[in-house]
Amino acid sequence: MNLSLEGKTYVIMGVANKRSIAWGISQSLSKAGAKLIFTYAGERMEKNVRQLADSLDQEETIVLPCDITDDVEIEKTFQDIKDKVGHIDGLAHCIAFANKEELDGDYLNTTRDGFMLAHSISSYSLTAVAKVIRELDLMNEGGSIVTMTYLGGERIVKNYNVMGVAKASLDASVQYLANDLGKDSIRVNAISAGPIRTLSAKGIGGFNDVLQEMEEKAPLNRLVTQEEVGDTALFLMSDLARGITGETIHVDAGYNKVG
Ligand code: N5H
Repeated sequence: MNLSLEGKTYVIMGVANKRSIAWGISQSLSKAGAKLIFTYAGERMEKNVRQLADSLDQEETIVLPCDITDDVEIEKTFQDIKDKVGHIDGLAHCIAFANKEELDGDYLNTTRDGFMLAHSISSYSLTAVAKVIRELDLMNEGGSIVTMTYLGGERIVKNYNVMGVAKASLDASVQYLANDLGKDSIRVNAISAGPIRTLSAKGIGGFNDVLQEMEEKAPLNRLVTQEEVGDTALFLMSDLARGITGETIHVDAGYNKVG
């Protein structure tokens, strides 16, 4: 048993740019010898994702569109993946969205549409993808699914609001999916990362305060990096984590223990 992912294939969903957590995961998996397939949301992202994918030491670059609000498109993308590579060994789901105006002020002001949107993109998308993977028997040799969550789903974090509620739903999904897919030797886990300056965090009110508090209070007195999250994903994808499912691993310099 080791950390090598030589001969294994993984799908990475959610690379936006080089600061993305999904990109940290991609680098860790690629260094371990994994073959990677990327999906992106919207044409705006395609060029970035292709450029980044091309910069990795991969034999071939597979980059496909996948709008995870559209079940037909999800099915099509994963059928494409099946046609191209036959089977996959894991998937990193690093996708979330909420309306910016609902990530500020009172949670109470969340609209029905905003609530549904945040839940559809940030939570249901994992279930939708897992469902298609099973329907297509795409992880027929077992596998590992990893999603990204955040402390704001476990307890109140100022301004996280509807995203916190969506992450709580995602965390619960991880457990139910782990139970459903366990019989096929597919593990499902979440990584709860500390705050990282990504594109999705850009322009979010109070983000700098969150970073500062983390540096002051976390047991390691520092922030965490995409690389550290990437290496935890590598562990979860590898056989070393073969006994772990339905779990959330905090990669947050210990911050969640302090509160
Ligand atoms: C407590 C905090 C700070 C306040 C809340 C931040 C929540 C961020 C997550 C969501 C996913 C951000 C989001 O949807 C922003 C969009 O409304 C606007 N941005 C975009 O459309 C950009 C261009 C694209 C790339 O973004 C997305 N998401 O598609 C939490 C932070 C300390 C930690 C954090 C930032 C957590 C997290 O979930 O990302």
